[in-house]
This record gives sequence, C-alpha cells and structure tokens, in this order.
Amino acid sequence: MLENKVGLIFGVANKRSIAWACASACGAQGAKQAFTFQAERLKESVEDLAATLPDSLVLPCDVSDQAQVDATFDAVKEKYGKLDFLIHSIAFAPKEALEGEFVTTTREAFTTALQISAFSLTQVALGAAPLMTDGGSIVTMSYYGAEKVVMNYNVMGVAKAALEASTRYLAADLGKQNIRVNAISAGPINTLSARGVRGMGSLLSYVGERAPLKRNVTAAEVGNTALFLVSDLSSGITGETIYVDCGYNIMGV
Ligand code: 1JT
Repeated sequence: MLENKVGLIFGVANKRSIAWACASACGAQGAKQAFTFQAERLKESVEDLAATLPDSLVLPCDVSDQAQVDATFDAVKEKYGKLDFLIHSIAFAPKEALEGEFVTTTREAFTTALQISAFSLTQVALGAAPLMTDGGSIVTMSYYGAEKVVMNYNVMGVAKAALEASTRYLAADLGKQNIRVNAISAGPINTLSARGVRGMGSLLSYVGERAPLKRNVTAAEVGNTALFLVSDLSSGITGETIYVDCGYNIMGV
C-alpha cells in the first residue's frame, strides 16, 4: 500500500515506542522511512530498529534546536528527494509537572511542555511541506487529557489541547498543497515515557476495566491507525483527532 512512499518518523526510543509501532506498520506496506533520535543515548537503539527496515536513514534531531530540524529535512531531501508522510510522536514535560496539582505548574515547565510537545508539530510541518511535492500526510499523537481533566496529566493536557488545535490550523493551511494533518488520541500504553509516570499501572487497569472493549489499546493498534492515516484510504480526512482507545472516551457513567 505504501510502495514508493517515503516517511519521516519522530519519536522512536525503543521497540515499545508508539512511533516504532507506526513505522513497523508502514514498513510492512513497503514504505521507506527515516528516523530521528532525540539524544545520543537513544542513537544505538534507533539505529538497530531502523536497520531491520530496508532503505532507512537515522538522524539526530532535538526539536529544541532549529538547526537540527533544518538538517533533518536537508538529509531527507538529499537521500530520498521527497517526503510523503511524517509521524510526530514526541512530547516532554518535567517529571514534577506530571504529579500533584496543575495550579503549581511553573512558567518553565509550561514553556518546555508546550514547546516540545505542541510547537514542534508546526516546526516539522513547515520543514516537511516543501518536500511533500505530491501531497502528504502528517500524523501526531494526542491523549484524552487534552479534552477532559485527567489527574496528574496536568500541563501535558494543556500541551495536547494546543497540539490538537495546531492539527486543525495546520490542516487548514496545508490542505491546498494536498497535505493532510491528523491526530490520534491513543489510550494509555506502557511505553518508556509512560513508565516514568507514577501511578501508570493503576491508570492502565482503571481504563482497561471501563473501556467498552474491556482492555487497553496496544501500540500495534495505534500503528495500524497511523498506517490508515498516511495511506490513501484516508484521503478525505484532515484536521481530525481520531480516538484509538478501545472506546474509553465515549463513556459517561
Ligand atoms: C509524556 C509522558 C507524554 C507521558 C505521557 C505523555 N502522554 C501520555 N503519557 C502517558 C500518561 C501520563 C500521565 C497520565 C496519563 C498518561 C511522560 C514524559 C513527558 C511526556 O496521567 C494520568 C501523567
């Protein structure tokens, strides 16, 4: 389904990463993909994973440094000459900001969370657009805390709200270039990022018991939805946030 398509994947840390599940699903359909790693300690892990896919490329990219973002798109242009899809699966907030009350969020934690988790989508969309000469699809990852209060999610909820709004504004801007922009709102998944969060185990069981499907969503299910969103099967969908959460978000009492 993705033969002759080129993708750029931000946010792989290890094999449990949502970004890796997206890349696996797209790679199985014939896509060539480039990967970025945020820090030197993740380089080897990302290189090992990328090596399992044909024609891949691995690049350093910390989105807080615009020069690294520019260099990433230059390298993609150099190797592949174009880009068809981009997966944005990055977020960060200081650990203390994901505990206790939102009201104590510092200016610095707020700025960092919004910059890395929300602004970075606009940053990479601007870099990707000139390479998406044949149209394209951009997919980002959100979470229910963007829409409703989820205890402890705090400033990340505010950042995800900004991310979902950015998805709509970017979709409106880039639609004339046939570039679609959508978000996946995934249910909680036990990834490296999530494991650093206190109470993750109880959140997973709480959600798994209440979701209509009576279980937690898997990274592979999120990856398959990303595959749908980057493929032509979703050609009429843009600016949308699609829940992939075993139905959790539809429940009232
Ligand atoms: C980050 C982290 C972004 C964890 C994240 C995240 N988006 C979802 N999760 C999992 C999660 C975290 C909390 C939560 C529910 C789900 C950690 C590193 C920074 C970025 O609260 C109930 C806190």
